[in-house]
Amino acid sequence: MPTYVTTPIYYVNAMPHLGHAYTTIVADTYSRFRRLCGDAVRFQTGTDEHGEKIAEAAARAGEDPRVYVDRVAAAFRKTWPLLSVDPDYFIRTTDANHIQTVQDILQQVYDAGDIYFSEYSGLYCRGCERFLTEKELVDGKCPDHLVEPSPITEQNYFFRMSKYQDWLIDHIKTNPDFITPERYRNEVLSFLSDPLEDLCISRPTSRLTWGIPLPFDTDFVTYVWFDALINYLTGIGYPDGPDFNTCWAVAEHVIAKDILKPHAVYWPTMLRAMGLRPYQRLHVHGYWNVDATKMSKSLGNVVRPKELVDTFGVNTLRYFVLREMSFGLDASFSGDAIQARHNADLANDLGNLFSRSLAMIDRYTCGQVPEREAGTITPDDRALMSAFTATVIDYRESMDGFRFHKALQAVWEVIGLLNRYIVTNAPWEMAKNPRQADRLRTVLYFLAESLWKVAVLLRPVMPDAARKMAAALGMERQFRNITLDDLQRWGEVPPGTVIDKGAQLFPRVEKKVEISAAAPVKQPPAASAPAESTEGLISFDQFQAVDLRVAEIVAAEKVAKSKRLLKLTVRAPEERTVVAGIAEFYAPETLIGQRVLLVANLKPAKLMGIASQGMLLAAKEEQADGTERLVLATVAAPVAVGSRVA
Ligand code: ME8
Repeated sequence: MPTYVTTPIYYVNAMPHLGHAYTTIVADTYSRFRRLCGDAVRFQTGTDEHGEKIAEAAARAGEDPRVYVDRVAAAFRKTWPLLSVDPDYFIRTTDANHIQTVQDILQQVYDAGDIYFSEYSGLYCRGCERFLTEKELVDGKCPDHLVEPSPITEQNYFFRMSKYQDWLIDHIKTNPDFITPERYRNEVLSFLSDPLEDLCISRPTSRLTWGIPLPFDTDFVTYVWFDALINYLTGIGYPDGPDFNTCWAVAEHVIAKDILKPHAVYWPTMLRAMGLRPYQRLHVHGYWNVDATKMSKSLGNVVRPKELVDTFGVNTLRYFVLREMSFGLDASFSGDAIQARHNADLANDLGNLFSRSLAMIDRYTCGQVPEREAGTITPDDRALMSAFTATVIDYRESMDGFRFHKALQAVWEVIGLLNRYIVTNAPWEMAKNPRQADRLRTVLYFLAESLWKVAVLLRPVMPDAARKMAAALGMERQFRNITLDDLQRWGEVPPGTVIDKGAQLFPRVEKKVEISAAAPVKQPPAASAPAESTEGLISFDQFQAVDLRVAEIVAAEKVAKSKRLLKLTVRAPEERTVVAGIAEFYAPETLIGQRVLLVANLKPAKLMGIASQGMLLAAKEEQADGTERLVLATVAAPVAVGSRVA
């Protein structure tokens, strides 16, 4: 069976964070799993680039929206290979063919009489880009963005969504897999038990121009959700591309619960109005939280996936998110949790099993996979074989049902069994006794073949580590064409295969790791804080309390054993030492004589044992890959050293 897997297309109003990474890793893992089952898969992700939020973000960045969306979309596109995510297609809602398709569909639905013009008043959340009902508010605020929605009255175009309510309820009831896990299906059915309102699908150009013009009234642009959802069709060549029919019949969307309503209500009814069948399955997951609050760009408490990859490697990141979160429920992120999983599950359980087994094959059978010796098979081996049979069945069911943590639990049970198999068989004892040479070969054979099976089972989750395991087992060629069914056979690793015992899969991370989640801010910067609100602002006196001075750098050197730090001597006008985290951006000798801005009244702090008396100001520029570049702040014309900056 082929399948078509999609992620949400992400808003380009901020850089990718762990939440985006999770959904995309899930979709990638599921795609790889289905390929392992021998299925043809198309996997699509992309970016959502129109609407108020994006126009505002571009304005904040001081950029033309076009330039801004190009820059941030490129950052999303570049993030995925860092996470071993390999989509077949990356769609952008600013693509010309997408714009054309949205306009064609609007015209079609309008001509069919399902779009009409009317006036509407409602409570609008800019963060969600939709009107919220009173019921959805918590303490009068949007529960996702923690701001009060704004009352808006406007003339607009509406989609006759209510007309399809009964059909939708019936479809959900007769297709139990349509929305999973079940809790979200129930949530949608409960929402649909009240009368469904029609959907406002336009914004007047007097308020917003950054959108797709309605083909039948150019004084309006298309509402961002009507535009965005259609990406799932455009990406596969709707209406007449060669892949459209095969892909659409098997479409599976992966999303988090924040966008359940647009996907479970707006989208199927839109499809119905277009005369298309609904997608096949909608898979809904919970939130990654930090300190019990949803990690989100508007709240500012985000963890960057790049930072996790740099510290633990991509395999650990993928394993951690899939193992730690029960799909459908919320999970908490912490640096300690990922470090614990890395060291316990990956370095100890799997990594040690692998290196120990290869070391024994290297030592006792000259680095070649031995033959199983007839007559030496024990109940222990049979138990191992039947454990694998059960594991493969369990794994397949769990992966297919998006219960990734369960699939991984099953694999780790078999890893535990293998570690015990080594202890009970004690190959090092057999090696001392020539009469046990045949049994030793059988045991080592079972170990090699079992590791091969583990590598294949882990391929969808940790493609990189699995490939390394296969290569170390001398099975790289077979790895490319294997299917899950092949794992039910034994004897797949040819005796005589040369192994490489050198591979170290998961070096332990011993040092305590601090993963920074930026502190949550109370108000999302772009959302509608009332103009008179002073929350988050400082008074002039508070600003004046900071003693900023022009300083000249007179000496600079690297701090031993630090990649980041430079020790600087600055004059302002008295000399003092300042330690600055700019070593990756400036060679020390290029700094001598530069006039920079110094926070002169900061309490001294010790960095790598050096007392730093102040801090230099620098601009932090976020890079496309999620890292930051630091550029020192200077003065535009020569100014006397020690001058106050105010
Ligand atoms: O909603 N935990 O884009 P978006 C888990 N453009 N997943 C999270 C998360 C968290 N804390 N935060 C974000 C949009 N996500 C629209 C979608 S689709 C036609 C249009 C993930 O950038 C999760 O997949 O706000 C969530 O549904 C998505 O990012 C929202 O991304």
